[in-house]
Amino acid sequence: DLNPTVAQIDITTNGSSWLWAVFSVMAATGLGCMVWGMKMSRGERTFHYLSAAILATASIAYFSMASDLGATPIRVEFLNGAFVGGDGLYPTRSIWYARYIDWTITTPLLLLELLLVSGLPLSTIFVTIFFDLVMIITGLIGALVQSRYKWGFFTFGCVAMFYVFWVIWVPGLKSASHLGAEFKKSYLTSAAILCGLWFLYPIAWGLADGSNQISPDGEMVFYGVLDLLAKPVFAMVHLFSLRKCDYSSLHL
Ligand code: RET
Repeated sequence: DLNPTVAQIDITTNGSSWLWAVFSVMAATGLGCMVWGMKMSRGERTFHYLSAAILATASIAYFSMASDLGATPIRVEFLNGAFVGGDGLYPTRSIWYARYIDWTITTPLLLLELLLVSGLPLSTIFVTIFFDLVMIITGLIGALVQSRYKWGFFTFGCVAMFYVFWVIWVPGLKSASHLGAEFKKSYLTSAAILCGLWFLYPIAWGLADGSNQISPDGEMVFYGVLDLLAKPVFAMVHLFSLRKCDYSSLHL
């Protein structure tokens, strides 16, 4: 086809405007949070700085992926739904491990944003972050495993995620309610957004790194939209809802 106007979605191999666009949003909102935080008093800037750190990390991850760096080819057994494994030659799929490095840093910080205003004891927060790390690292290992054993790692990751959700909705919600009506309201909004979005990540994983049903380009769009909602949008909603809460007594 010589028609140059035919749409070509060749995102991940040619470096992409989509990934650069996500990079720009992450970098701009990150800088914004930094400047906003510097204008706050010391006791009130915790969540601005946490957001800035999350967005700075995401910026670097997207810089890497937009530059076509941070992926490695892994042999796959399935291609477009058909089994192609066996003794012959395997096709490969790019596994974008850069995003797991991002998530290892950013998901614990996102949980801190939520749990530091829940009034939960640090011991509970540490255990929750430990299971969050189990979730991400098993996802990374599973993505790099070339056989169906990858689904074993995926299962460990899902169990860990449901433990995190349990802490958020049972002891976390109870504790936040004790801090007062404004805290409870802010906590409920942020917890609902966080859990609703996080639940979609293993679905994307299953379609992309897990079963190779969607191409790396489709994966970039799926995770890209999720990352924009889970990082800059979540951070803004959280920072604005916290403005009504007096958390100076929490000594953050
Ligand atoms: C994996 C695969 C293993 C099972 C589960 C997963 C969940 C990942 C999540 C990622 C969240 C990322 C965020 C990034 C910020 O933008 C690792 C995909 C459960 C929940 C919020």
